Amino acid sequence: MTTCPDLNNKTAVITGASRGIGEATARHLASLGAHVVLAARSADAINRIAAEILDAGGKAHALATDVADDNAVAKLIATTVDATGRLDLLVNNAGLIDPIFRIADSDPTAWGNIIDVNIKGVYHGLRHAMPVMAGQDSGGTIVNISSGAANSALEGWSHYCASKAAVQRLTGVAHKEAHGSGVRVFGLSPGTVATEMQRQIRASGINPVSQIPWESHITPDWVAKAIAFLTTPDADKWLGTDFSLKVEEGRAAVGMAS
Ligand code: NJP
Repeated sequence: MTTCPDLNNKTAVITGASRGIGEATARHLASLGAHVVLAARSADAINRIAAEILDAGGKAHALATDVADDNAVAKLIATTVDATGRLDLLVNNAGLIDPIFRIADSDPTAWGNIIDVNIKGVYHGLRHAMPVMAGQDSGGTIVNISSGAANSALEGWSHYCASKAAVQRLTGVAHKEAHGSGVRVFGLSPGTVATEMQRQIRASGINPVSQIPWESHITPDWVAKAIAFLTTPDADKWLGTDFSLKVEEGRAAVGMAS
């Protein structure tokens, strides 16, 4: 029997909250009582989703943020603390895979843009959230969205595989640096999820992931439930590592049928 996540009076920042996994996570955490702060570049989308959460009786803010910009992430964290008085959960979810290309055909600027978002975006979030959480009696939790691509090489995904491997290592380092001050850091490998990113992968036709039948992808709300689970002490055995929804133990922990 796992502990039920209780996020009443907690504040959660979710990056990449304008659609997909981030949107589902914002809605789910708000339903568990969290004050959610939605961040992404698409201001219209996050404002709309935040308004819908408010209409449903939840607590939400939206702040247009490019996670590749360290100053913007600093502002996101500072504004969150000003508005709600605390920061209990950061979900470093914003990520890109498109354009998908083989190394020889790749464009260095586009390649570097993925690195700026997928690696540096996570680093920026860690850098600004860890001191705030360490300064709170109750500490905090950070979830970095990882991928199976952190541990496997896939054609056309050089930027994505390299970036997710780096995120996995960032998770381990951040855990070692911060767990003594009450900051819990996890990676989360969701498996394949029915979002815009999978549409882009399918359209590329490049590697076996692009051939996976759409019905095999899980829905984003399972990832949202996994993130809520990681806020509970039952998840502590995964500290500093990737919790995976592709393995039976992870699926069972969040109540997914195998
Ligand atoms: O992707 P998608 P997912 N600053 O494309 C935002 C990982 N993952 O939900 O800025 C701030 O629907 C973008 O918002 P906008 C994946 O690597 C997925 O599937 O307005 N935000 C949008 O909200 C990623 O880390 C699968 O364009 C930025 C969001 O990111 C996470 O899950 C499997 C941004 C992307 O939404 C969410 O991906 C896996 C920036 N610079 C890992 N750039 C999967 N779907 O199968 C982008 O193992 N965003």
